[in-house]
Amino acid sequence: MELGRAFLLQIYYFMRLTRALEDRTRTLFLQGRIVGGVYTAQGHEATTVGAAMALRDGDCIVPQHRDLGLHLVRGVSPRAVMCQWLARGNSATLGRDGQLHIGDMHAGIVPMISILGESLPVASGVALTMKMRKRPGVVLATCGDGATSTGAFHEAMNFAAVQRLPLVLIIENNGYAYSTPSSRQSALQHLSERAKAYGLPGESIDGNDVLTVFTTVQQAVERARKGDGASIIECRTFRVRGHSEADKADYVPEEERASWLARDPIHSFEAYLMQKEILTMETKAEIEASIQREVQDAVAFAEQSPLPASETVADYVFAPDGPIAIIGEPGATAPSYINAIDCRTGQPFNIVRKAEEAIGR
Ligand SMILES: Cc1ncc(C[n+]2csc(CCOP(=O)(O)OP(=O)(O)O)c2C)c(N)n1
Repeated sequence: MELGRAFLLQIYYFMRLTRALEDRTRTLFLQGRIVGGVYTAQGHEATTVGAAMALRDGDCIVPQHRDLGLHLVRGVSPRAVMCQWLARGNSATLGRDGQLHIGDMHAGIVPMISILGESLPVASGVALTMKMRKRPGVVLATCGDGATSTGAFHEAMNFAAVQRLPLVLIIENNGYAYSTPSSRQSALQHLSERAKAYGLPGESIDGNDVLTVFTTVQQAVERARKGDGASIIECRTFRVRGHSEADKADYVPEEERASWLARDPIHSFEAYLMQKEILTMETKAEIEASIQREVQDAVAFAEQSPLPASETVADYVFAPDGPIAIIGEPGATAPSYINAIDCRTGQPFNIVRKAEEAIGR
């Protein structure tokens, strides 16, 4: 399929914007203006942007910690990203957190869950809801190579396969889970081979080639949209920085690093666009200048936004009305959700009815 010039330039713009925002974040961190850790994904831009460009309105993402590109393509603004990183009171987490825990359920963005693998059963749950409500949407979830070793990964993918859910899972295999190389996570040559165990299609592709990522994910998304079920795509890529800015990543052998750096996804795509005469030195300079203005604007906006008021420090930490249900009627010998009591009414909680209400049955 021939992709249009405007679409290709949009891909390029989002890859550059992702990197520029992360570059600025690292500077803000070194200046002490961002507290806590900073986790970047330089090198992953082809995977995250290429995958997100294959989605449509009404689709949903369940991202992990290296997915700034996914957020930007799905409509999160640079201002919102900076407010989150600078922990401002108007950020997605109301200033309680400075990482990519950006969620917006109305925009189909499930906030990232820090516990590795645990977002995947949630992704299957969202896909089940879409299927039960007969929505045309598809769920795109991501995880790292390390996260594939968790039990939650297995449960989520098995469930998605059995239920033929509209789910596409991207494994962002950057070769390391913190300092543990993939070869010490799994004996498989390709992590996509895990798909066989669930009866799902699985594919391993070059995650640094944005057009390969886009076309492969698009096919999987269309398959899911038609009702043909889930699939797993392993995108092989490289994390240019450490796990966080506190990590020098000196466990990566120099030769390995050099060979990946020579295949930087943005530089490669730029060379392709230049060779096709889609990008000229002039348009490149215009895109760069406009991105720099956007990043400047985002930082200024975030710095002018107030921090959360100190007297609200304990807000949103505890449920306002206490627990919703107590597990077990007084005197019950086998406490379980089946005999839970609703704390507000004192009546049986009836978890089955609550679940049916939640999915609109
Ligand atoms: C269950 C669990 N174990 C450990 C951690 C701490 N931790 C956070 S990210 C990370 C590395 C994750 O590696 P991978 O899944 O390959 O993703 P990558 O960071 O390489 O993108 C670790 C060990 C965690 N968040 N959850």
